[in-house]
Amino acid sequence: VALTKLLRKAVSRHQFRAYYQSKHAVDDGRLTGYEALIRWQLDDGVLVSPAQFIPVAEETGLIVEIGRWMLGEVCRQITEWRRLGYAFGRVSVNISGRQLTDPEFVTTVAEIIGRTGVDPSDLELEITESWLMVDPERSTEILQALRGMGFKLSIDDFGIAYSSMNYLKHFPVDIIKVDRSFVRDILTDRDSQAIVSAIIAMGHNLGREIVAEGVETRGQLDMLRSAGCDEAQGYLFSRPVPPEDVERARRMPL
Ligand code: G
Ligand code: G
Ligand code: MN
Ligand code: NA
Repeated sequence: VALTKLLRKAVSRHQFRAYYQSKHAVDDGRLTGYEALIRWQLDDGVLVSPAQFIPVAEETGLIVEIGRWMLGEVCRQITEWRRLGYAFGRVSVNISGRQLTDPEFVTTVAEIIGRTGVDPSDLELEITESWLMVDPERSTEILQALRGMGFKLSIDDFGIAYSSMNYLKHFPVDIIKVDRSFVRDILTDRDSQAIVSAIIAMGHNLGREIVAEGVETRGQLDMLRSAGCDEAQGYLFSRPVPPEDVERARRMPL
């Protein structure tokens, strides 16, 4: 309850920040884009992890307004990086299923795109597999609308929910993000390795790109490369960093 009250205040004052974690091609390590990750900035500057407040934001519905702020902020950042001439690739934003079920969602997104002038193909919207599976038919309709607007779409945290192959075929997404729990165990657990290989093979057969999350070691990256994974993100490359750090890196000649 105390947290809800604090969060409500944070929402009205926009006390959030977007951090960015780079994504890379598995074959040569080149930068392909960033995932935007929200942080709640308290008055004393302390940052609160989304793991601690997103669940509350979803329960209370505050996620709708927080998500709107976040998408607007990322679009603002993209126009800024374009103006500065940085090569930043595509930027992905996490969308909670609770936002998708808001009847105004598509209109809100269109309004932000119209206001900021961002090209939707510079953006990727990440939606977790578990949210998509709550109402797969409705999810498919919304995904189709977003894709029609030109956004790239991905299924986040893939492999831990229960989507049948059939649903995967029907979800109009471009990218599958393998949940980091499989990546964590890929060198030590044969089952995790088998699951990751199967997701990659199946995803490719369905014309999807595969991104591995939570890559922390060179060994994991080598294993993912031999399994044919397309892209990777994780502490091996970079932690989520504030936009100033992205800019410092982008200014350097590659
Ligand atoms: O960045 P971090 O590791 O703390 O993220 C924790 C969780 O919060 C992840 O599951 C991530 O997907 C989620 N998350 C981060 N930013 C956002 C956001 O802007 N919106 C939503 N809905 N979830 C987010
Ligand atoms: O659920 P989602 O994938 O959107 O959230 C990404 C979360 O994973 C963020 O909280 C981010 O900080 C975290 N993360 C990113 N890279 C790594 C990593 O290499 N290892 C671990 N353990 N967590 C990571
Ligand atoms: Mn994500
Ligand atoms: Na994820």
